[in-house]
Amino acid sequence: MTAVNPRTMMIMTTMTRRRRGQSLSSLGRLALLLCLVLISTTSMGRAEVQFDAPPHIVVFMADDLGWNDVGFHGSTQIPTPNIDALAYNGIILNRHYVQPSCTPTRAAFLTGKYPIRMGMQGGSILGGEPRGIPLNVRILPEYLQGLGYDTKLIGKWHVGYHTPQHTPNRRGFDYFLGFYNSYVGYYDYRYSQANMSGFDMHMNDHPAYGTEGSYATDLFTDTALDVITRHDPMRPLYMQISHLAPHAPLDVPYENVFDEEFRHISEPNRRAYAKMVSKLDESLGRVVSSLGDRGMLSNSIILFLTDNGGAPIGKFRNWGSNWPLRGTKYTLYEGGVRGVAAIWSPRLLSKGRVSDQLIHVTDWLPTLYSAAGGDLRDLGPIDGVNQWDVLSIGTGNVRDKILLNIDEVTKTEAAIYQRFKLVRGSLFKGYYDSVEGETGRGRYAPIYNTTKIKNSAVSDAIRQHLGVPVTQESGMWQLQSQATVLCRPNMTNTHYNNRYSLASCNETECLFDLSVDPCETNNIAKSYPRWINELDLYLEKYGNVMVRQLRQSVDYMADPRRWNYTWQPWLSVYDSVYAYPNAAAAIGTFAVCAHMGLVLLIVSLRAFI
Ligand SMILES: [Ca+2]
Repeated sequence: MTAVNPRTMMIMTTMTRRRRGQSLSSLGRLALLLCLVLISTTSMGRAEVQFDAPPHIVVFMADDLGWNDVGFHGSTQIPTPNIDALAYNGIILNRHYVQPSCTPTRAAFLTGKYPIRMGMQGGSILGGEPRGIPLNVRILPEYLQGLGYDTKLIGKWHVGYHTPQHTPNRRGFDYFLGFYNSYVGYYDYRYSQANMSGFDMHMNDHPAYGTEGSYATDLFTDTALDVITRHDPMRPLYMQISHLAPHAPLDVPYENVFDEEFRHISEPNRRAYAKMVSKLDESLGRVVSSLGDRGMLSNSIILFLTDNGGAPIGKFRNWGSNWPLRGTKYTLYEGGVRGVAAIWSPRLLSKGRVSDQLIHVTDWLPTLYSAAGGDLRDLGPIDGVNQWDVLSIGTGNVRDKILLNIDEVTKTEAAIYQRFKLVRGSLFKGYYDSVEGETGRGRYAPIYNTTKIKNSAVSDAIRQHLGVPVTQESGMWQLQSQATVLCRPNMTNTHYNNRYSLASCNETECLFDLSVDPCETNNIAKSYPRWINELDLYLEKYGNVMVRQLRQSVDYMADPRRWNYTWQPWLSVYDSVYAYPNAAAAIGTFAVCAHMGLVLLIVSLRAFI
């Protein structure tokens, strides 16, 4: 871990603001201004760029989806025609960075702040752990409510529920159907933690008893369609569909309609995963169609993203693949934090392209808020930057640095500065640091079916409801080629597949040049001391303001057996959750105090005797 110098939060916040203000160079600002003038001139009188009402915003978040598990990244193993269609007709966000696991990414997305600001840079929240996004931090749906949005969360929450005040309905969502913890069974909606197990599906503040039995992906999709159907299209809608899929467990849909389609996948668990991803893809198609049917698509922004990389090995293994990227969920290598993402909207001026713009998940709060017509000054000091303008026009950059994380407990940290990435530390002696997962290529892989993409529900909806042509098949091939990551040209397969040949960043620090080595195979730290120094200073800046992790012991008062076999808030917001995090700790504290008291008593008595 980097040695840090003491600085005050106020100074750092001021510096961050100042640097954010400076992040767009003078030349960049001039170019951006010229582009905006050009576009506003050339688009005068064009109906498609005139939007009087705020946009509907739909965020479609997958859970633990691997880099290699969408068609537009070059694998044909798992057909994702709807996701591909959205990406090809929108913008493929090919350098979109997230946090390495669920809770930190969701906290960053909702707050626009790096998790280190809130002590949320560590692992995900466990069932019964009294921890969540601090209540003094405003989050995305609250800001959008301020602009008149209806705000709906469907699916996973996982940023705290120990008190009612931490749950979605008290944090800006006017409707919630979903689960509080990291995952549930796809049919029974049960979550287990240690020796505790219970039902975890809720509609607003109440357990959604009776919903179990529907496949979770279908339940969330049907709910989203119901929300769209009931919604007044004249009001702006923010709908976040945070799917459970394709997070473990590998519960596949009962219907076997996809069996033939996945015969080419020999590994049964990988085949199950493929079916789950396929249902996710189908969900996106149904949601986009429904937006079209309701006349909302022509003024929508649809963001598709995963919260972190796939989990091909280890804890919560889902047989996802991040190939050819190195590392998995939990790691700060590209496989963990360079997440699948794409955005589509008629409001984007330059579409049908691959963006290498550096984007961090914290950027969505200011970007979406800005697109919704909000004043960025409302957001106060945040780490995210507004990407909307440069995304829309397709030129420029608003950030050249990303803090990927500093975890003071696992002693891991990483950051990106321009084309360089510094990685320090490793989990479980590097167990997760290799290239894992199937390539999806080879003689058993099916031919890429671009016709299926062209005829997908997403393509149909765009064609039919917007009256515009969709990206043609030749364009899809070209975009897929651009979005496919190629490792170093001189790498051999032996080198590539041998985990021990990769530089270990556990014992030494690693510097990678992502522009020529996106697979992080060649540690160039010794050759570029200046860049090490730059990145070190950058990490140090955040190390100085980092809030230490707020991890809490699991509170056994949360045991679902106490709450009608259901996970739900178990504390009042007025309870001190830090004094006695659980019953065992309370007994332990009492025993220690009693022991010390007894020792003092004996010492005192002996002094008198
Ligand atoms: Ca996740």
